Amino acid sequence: MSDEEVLLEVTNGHLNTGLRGVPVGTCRTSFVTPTEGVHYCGYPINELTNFSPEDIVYLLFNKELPNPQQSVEIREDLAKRAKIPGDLVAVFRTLPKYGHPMDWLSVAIHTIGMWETTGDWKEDAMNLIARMPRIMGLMHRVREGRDEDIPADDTSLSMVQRFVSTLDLDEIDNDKMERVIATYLVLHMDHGGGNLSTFTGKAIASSKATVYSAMAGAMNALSGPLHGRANQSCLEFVLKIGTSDPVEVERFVRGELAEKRPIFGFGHAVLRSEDPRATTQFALGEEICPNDENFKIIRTLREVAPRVLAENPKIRNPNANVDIASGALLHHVGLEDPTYYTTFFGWARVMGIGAQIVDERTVFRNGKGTPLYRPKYYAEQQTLRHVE
Ligand code: AMX
Repeated sequence: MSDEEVLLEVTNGHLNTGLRGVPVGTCRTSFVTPTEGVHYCGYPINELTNFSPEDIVYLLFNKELPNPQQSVEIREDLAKRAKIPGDLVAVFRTLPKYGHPMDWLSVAIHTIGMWETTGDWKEDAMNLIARMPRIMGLMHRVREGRDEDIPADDTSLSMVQRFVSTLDLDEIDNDKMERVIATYLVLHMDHGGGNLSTFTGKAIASSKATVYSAMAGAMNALSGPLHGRANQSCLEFVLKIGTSDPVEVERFVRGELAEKRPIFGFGHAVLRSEDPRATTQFALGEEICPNDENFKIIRTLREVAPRVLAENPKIRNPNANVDIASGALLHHVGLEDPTYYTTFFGWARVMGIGAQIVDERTVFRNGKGTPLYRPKYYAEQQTLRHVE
């Protein structure tokens, strides 16, 4: 691609459209195609689902899958970085319980950045990734009023096991919970360069604010209902349906459409077939919870909704998206409150956004980094005038 190649002729019609489709940069960690969905460093996501989150962190930062030795080393490296350099429980205790968990997550990331920032992009990104399992576990515990006798962070465990052991819930199948969360993290880590949270994180980092400030901002972007919080809405939608009877589900879907409400968990801005991340989670659900009530509802929805949505020619993809199944699986393994679901999305994205920030700050433009973001805005309804 030469510097002179024309990629897009920008017209008036592009203004005030949220930069949709306007090329602004390159991405080395992932890309999305209409049929196979997201690919990490060239690998279609459905080929990566059996790797551990640690191995995918290695891939996103090094652009190659780790060999067995490198796989051990990345785990050891993350374990060394895991200690949170301050009393996060004390900070969490000061936050309003009615605040959304995404706001808590953002505050936690920002607070840790105040306690300790090395100033080295990769160091800070890796340190934050290593601390996320504990941040997530402590957040759950304090919000649930279980902020005493929290088990010590056992850094010999995997990232997901550290979260599950911090949570330390009774009557939970820890193995199942670990499997669902590990799959969730791998599927959600990255999704190209231009999604809002990733773009926001990179834009903030372009000012040479810290990784922690950039990531707190990225989490704020992810928290919106049009972005990450859609996964919370999805399970709330499934709970509202309340039946897996195909006739009833179809009646419900048609009723929602008649009321001009979205059918959550279906449709996509880029994909034109079922999202492979949905396919993977459906397969996992068939294995671990085929008779779960919510799973039965989404199984029926997967049959009914695409057929009904396809009746509207405006809908470019009537098929299931990533959010349809994740909530039902998290609910099944004991994470029953949908308001937390976007924080798992945030946990996963810290890894992809971290890798993209490191690329933009230390690799692009021969290592000089992408300059301070500064897109152009035209003045509107502002004729020059003076105070009389
Ligand atoms: N239910 C109802 N209407 C839908 C629909 C759905 N599942 N999917 C698309 N449509 C509508 C759009 O709202 C749009 O209507 P409009 O012309 O009146 O604005 C029209 O069909 C054309 O939409 P599109 O070009 O096919 O998709 P899009 O890029 O505009 O929107 C998305 C994509 C995901 C926002 C949309 O499919 C949607 O709202 N889905 C339901 C909510 C949902 O599941 N969100 C999670 C998204 C997953 C993700 O990306 N993380």
